[in-house]
Amino acid sequence: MGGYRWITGLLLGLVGVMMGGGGVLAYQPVIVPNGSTLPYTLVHGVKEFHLTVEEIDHQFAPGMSIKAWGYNGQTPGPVIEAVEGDQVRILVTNKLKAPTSVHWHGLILPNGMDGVQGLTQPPIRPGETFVYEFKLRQHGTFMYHSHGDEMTQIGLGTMGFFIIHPKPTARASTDRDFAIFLNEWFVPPGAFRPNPNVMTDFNLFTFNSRVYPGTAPLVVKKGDRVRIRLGNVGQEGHPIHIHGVSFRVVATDGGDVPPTAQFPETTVVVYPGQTRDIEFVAGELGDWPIHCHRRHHPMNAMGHDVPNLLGVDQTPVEKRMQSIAPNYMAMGESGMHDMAEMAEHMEGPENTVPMMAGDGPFGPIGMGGMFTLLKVRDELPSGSSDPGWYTHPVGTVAHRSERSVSPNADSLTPDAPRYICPMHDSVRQTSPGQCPKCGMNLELSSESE
Ligand SMILES: [Cu+2]
Repeated sequence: MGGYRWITGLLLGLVGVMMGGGGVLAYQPVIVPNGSTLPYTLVHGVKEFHLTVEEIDHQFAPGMSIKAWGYNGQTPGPVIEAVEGDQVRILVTNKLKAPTSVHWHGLILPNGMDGVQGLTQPPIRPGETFVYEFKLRQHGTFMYHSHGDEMTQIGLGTMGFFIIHPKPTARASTDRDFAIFLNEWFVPPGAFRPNPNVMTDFNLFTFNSRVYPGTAPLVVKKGDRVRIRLGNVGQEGHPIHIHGVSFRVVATDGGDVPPTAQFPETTVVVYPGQTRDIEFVAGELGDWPIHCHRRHHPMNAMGHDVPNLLGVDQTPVEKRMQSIAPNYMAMGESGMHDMAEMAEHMEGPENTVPMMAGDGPFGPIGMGGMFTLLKVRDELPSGSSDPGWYTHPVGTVAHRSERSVSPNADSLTPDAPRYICPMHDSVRQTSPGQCPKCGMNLELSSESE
């Protein structure tokens, strides 16, 4: 589904370009992982777009869906893409049961087109269609979103990108241009309706309204100049970090950052009401994480209100619990890693995703939420959005060493049973494998016997 929508978005983007530029590519279309681009029709020189705001069924990741509010069946809504100097007309049809309006965030336009219900226009009542029309005087990454009862309407997903490409030569071109909307939600475990009244205690964190492992990767060719546009109209700031590259913030929703004011970064904080365009050259092959660096944000729900059991020996409790529930396993004594290993064996409540998930080529990745991958390759597969896992050149992967940092290294005999079940201390063996009691992978212990 994700890949399909991505390709659809790309194709629609290209169609738009064909329509707007008379067969000439006027700009590099933006790629929207897990999203799409809004098609338009050219009516007497005006680019005409149509948005319908409505309640939708939206999937965060396989196994979890919600009732969201979005545009044209999606949250974030499809990307509006146009060129500086264009005259645009946007028809907005309200299929919600509440009044709404659409604000064009960051755009310089006539006050009456600003989309603030009650202030600059009457509310768009249920069933009504309003028309907005203005000339695009800027270029950059902007947004559109509900204005009025924002807590509910934006909180349930009524937001999208409004991307204006510069006239040719106004800005350096890129080889790949991506757009990712940031957001956070609170969905009680097992529920289908997010609770928009929550102010601070969110439990799901999304890239384009998807959580890992439901997020599509960003696939680029080595040497590509890559732009990633990040937008946020949520409740929290998100420090977005990318492994394996050094980037610069080249623009905000206020305009281009002059080259003399740009500095290198590996993390950019995007606060509510901001967009940030970052650019870099993809210099190193591999699978590189892109994630929010707030440590609860690349995780899914279930970490909520869990008692802190770090360092607590739960063996007696576990034994007593197993007399009632034979499969009971105590967790948390040494962190939540067990959750990642057990994700596939354990069944959570209906309509939830595991706290940490994703199987990598070397085992569980143990991430969720705001996490995806930048996949840099020499050659890109044709007809597919995901080239699969990176194949590392021989000798370039961190591996187990026979050396030990223990001062008593000599006492670490080769035959010592160093593979131990993290859940069952009594299960020890000399070679890797699974625990016969719970099926978890045995972990190499550095302790000496
Ligand atoms: Cu975050």
